[in-house]
Amino acid sequence: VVVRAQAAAAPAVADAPLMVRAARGEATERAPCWMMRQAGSGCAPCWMMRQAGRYQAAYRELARKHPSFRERSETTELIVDISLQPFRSFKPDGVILFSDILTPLPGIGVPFEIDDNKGPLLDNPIRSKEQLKQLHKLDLSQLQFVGESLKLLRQEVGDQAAVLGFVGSPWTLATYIIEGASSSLYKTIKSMAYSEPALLDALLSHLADAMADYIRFQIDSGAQCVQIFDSWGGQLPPSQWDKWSGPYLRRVIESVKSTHPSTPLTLYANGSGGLLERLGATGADVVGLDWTVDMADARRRLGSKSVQGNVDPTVLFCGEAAIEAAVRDVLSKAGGKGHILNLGHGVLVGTPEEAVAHMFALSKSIKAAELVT
Ligand code: 1CP
Repeated sequence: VVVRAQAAAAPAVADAPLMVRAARGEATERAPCWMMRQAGSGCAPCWMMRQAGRYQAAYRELARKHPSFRERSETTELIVDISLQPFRSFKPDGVILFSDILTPLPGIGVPFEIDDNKGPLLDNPIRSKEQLKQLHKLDLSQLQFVGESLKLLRQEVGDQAAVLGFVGSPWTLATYIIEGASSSLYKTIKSMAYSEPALLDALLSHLADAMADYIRFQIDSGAQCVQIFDSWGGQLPPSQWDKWSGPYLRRVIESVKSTHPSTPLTLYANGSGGLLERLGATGADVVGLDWTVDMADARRRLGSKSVQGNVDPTVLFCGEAAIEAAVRDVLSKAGGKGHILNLGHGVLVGTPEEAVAHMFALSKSIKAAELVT
């Protein structure tokens, strides 16, 4: 009897984490929930004006001691510590690696810096065939800190949450590589699509193969789910997205699925209401939704595809009643199956940490069975 009781109480190690099960489209007893720190805002001046720091005090303190973003995001010990900050405070169901979509760029021959006031900066934006020659296959020896951090995170987190990796989409990375900085109009890259399509295609193809290799490396190092950020995909008219983002995303996803079929891939694009069906058709397992789409419409438009999102991040400034109403609205419209609860983008600078804690507590207390759908 004693032996049986112990067996029943032991954690089901063979079971995939809640988040992976939801990503696979399974019905879960409650919706898993995670959030990311805000990185992109889609409006460079908006985040530049708010350099007061990110939402967690622990992160702001660590950033004061280590003021260089490259140092914070390329030193194993700091990466692991920062990645675990939200896990320690809120026990989310997913722990995202602290890194950046630009982190792998030096590994293909594209150096960059992140300036506190100006954001990402590239000294030599790529705008000619000649410059393309500087690109090389992804050199994983330059990204060992990512592999080591993912391994350590898996050890720290155990079976309490899923460890999440991420990459930028070819189009979104190309906006930085070609514009040379954050952009609001994307004039240089959009012009290149018309004036030098072969050049843009060569860059995007290179990025697609490099990102497929990078995703594989993250999975082999311990990532249990990988998110692809097509953050600036929504800046393209859908007919142009079909030419300049969709095909390269499919190339990444098909390549990864051919070697690592069982790790769920999530695809997120900012301002993607006009692209939902297209995002679903890329082969990604989960579509990440921003808050401008009603969850019920997303469900109708995406069929049985798993979804992630999509509470408006600003509701976290509006008090507990508003948070609960927004969370319940999203949960009930998503139904208790194939849904990962999240904000429609990252946690905004200045968000009260208690509000984040409240949303996580709610996510754990609301069971799928009690949702009115
Ligand atoms: O240290 C800082 O606080 C600087 C701000 C910051 C942060 C927190 C940057 C610079 N990068 C990051 C980390 C980051 N970047 C994460 C980890 C999140 C976490 O730990 O919770 C992630 C997932 C990213 C991804 C990223 N970087 C995206 C895609 C996600 C999105 O927001 O849509 C993008 C577009 C970037 C580029 C980037 N990195 C940083 C800045 C200031 C920017 C530019 C954003 C822009 O062009 O508007």
